[in-house]
Amino acid sequence: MEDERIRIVHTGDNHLDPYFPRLGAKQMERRMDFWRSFKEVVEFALRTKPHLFLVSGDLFDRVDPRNPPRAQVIKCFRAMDEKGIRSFLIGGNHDTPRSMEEGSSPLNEIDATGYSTLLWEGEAETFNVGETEICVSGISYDFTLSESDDPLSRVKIPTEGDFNVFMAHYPLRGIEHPMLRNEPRIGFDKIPDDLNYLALGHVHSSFFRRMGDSRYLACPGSTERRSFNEESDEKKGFFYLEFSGDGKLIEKRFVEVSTRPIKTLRIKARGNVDLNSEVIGRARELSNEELLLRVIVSGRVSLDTLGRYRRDEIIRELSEMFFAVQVNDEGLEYEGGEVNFSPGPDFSPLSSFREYVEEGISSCENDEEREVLRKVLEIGIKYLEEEGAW
Ligand SMILES: [Mn+2]
Repeated sequence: MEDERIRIVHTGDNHLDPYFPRLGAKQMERRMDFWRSFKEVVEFALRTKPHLFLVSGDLFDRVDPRNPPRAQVIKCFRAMDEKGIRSFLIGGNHDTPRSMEEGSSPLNEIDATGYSTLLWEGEAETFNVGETEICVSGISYDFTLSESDDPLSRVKIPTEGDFNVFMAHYPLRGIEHPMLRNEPRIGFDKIPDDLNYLALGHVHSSFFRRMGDSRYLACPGSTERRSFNEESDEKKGFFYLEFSGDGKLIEKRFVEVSTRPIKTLRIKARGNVDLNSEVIGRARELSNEELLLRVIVSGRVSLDTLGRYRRDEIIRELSEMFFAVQVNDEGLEYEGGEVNFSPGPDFSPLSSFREYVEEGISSCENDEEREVLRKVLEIGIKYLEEEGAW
């Protein structure tokens, strides 16, 4: 008789009930996008009835989501429980409290219903799929760890099953992701040889890797774009996987969910231009009522251009053509030269810097240090000049 396959739906970083104050009246609609994507994952599971439904952190965008989404989420887990789907949650950096004072996580509430299991610090649950004993364990995000810590140094991954799954919401050492800051990472040396599936969250772009014979790791990424950093992720979705009882991967599918289109339009201005018409004209070519548009305006322009530039007018004009428009004009600068506001030749960033370092050089008694300061002066001047200092 053929062994029953172990079927898994793995999602994460759903970021339900996000907070987007900049979207104003459109905030609620944008929140619905996140809800819809997650709903698609749940509906897929209700249809295909996997043995396991894994949420590897950041199910919610915050530790205090509003009551309606909390209730809706509990209904989802109840529906899956009724179909016999075992679901497991871990806390991510968004839905785990930083301290006990912040109170418990909204995930504790789901766990308390009994429809799903929240894994906190390495505890394991075992159950059978056919003849195969499955062991699922995991850790929630720990804010007390520093960037040099390995989250697995305090926890030993339990591998008492025939098929072992571990969930974590951390990046891996040795896999670089441009959007991650310095934070704790999991080292490959801490992953036991008999772990079959490492279910990761946190990185918002999806990846899947084979670690060895019957050993895999995967991160499904987010189910909606949380920020413009995710603009280049072509698809958002989750993993559907089938394994044989001895851990061989039989089927792997990345199932796409629907998301809102987002786009960045970069406009570099120069000198004397009618910036409002330029921005509105260029944006109009992209006109799409579903699109969340970000316009980045930068460049060095005349005082006259700056004076006539109106961000509110641009947003007003464009908001009818798009779902919502954000304008970032921090990189818009006055080109200089027309108005003389320099307080005189003795006071400039370059001369102040030179004076300060030269003073250090002349009072320095150590040859080596003096050489270092000379380098500081040389490199410092170069950088200041590049940034436009006079
Ligand atoms: Mn996240």
